[in-house]
Amino acid sequence: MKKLSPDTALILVDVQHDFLPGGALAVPQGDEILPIIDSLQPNFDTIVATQDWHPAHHGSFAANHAGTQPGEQIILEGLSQILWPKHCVEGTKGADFPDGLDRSRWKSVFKKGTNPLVDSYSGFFDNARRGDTGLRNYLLLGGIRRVFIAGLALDYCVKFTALDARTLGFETYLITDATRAVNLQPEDGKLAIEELKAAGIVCLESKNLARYV
Ligand code: VGL
Ligand code: ZN
Repeated sequence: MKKLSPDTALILVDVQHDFLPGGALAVPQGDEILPIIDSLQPNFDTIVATQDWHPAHHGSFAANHAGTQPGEQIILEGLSQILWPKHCVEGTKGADFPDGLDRSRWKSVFKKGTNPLVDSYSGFFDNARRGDTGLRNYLLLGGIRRVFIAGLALDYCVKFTALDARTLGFETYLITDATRAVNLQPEDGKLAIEELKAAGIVCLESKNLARYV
């Protein structure tokens, strides 16, 4: 197919070892998106990625709150926080990208979750909407008007990245077969898609990408 117009970017959210099978916060079937992402990449001039990148003492880790288990909810600095297994610790293999994924054409990587006091699901802002990763300015300076989003996990970081992109005024698309959900509750992935559609985000399958050139 013809490449998508140069005002379009592909945002790959948190495609990291710890979210893949065998990882600390494995997303079921997360590995199935890897070949799909690699087949998508040649269609985009601008590809950026986000990288979950936590200090070991991050407040979202159950291990850092005595007597808690992953999946429990706490209040962290005034915000409701789901506790997670320790994952994507800065500099570890779990935080790295899988070897099978072609990174040769990525223009930039935006790290998130670096502040131990607040989690960061969106690739744009932390959950308190104070810290800014720089992704928005990067896209605007590059003349990007449309973003296609893929990666992990659909019900957390992909969802919040897509919602922020839309709120910031980008025409926003989710590639539904290039994402997978954690599904702490079995319907979470389905609900995320409904929420994204209701927010004006177009959900498409990768095989239909050519409709958007
Ligand atoms: C994510 C939970 C915690 C994600 C990151 O990438 O979806 N989920 N940290
Ligand atoms: Zn995280």
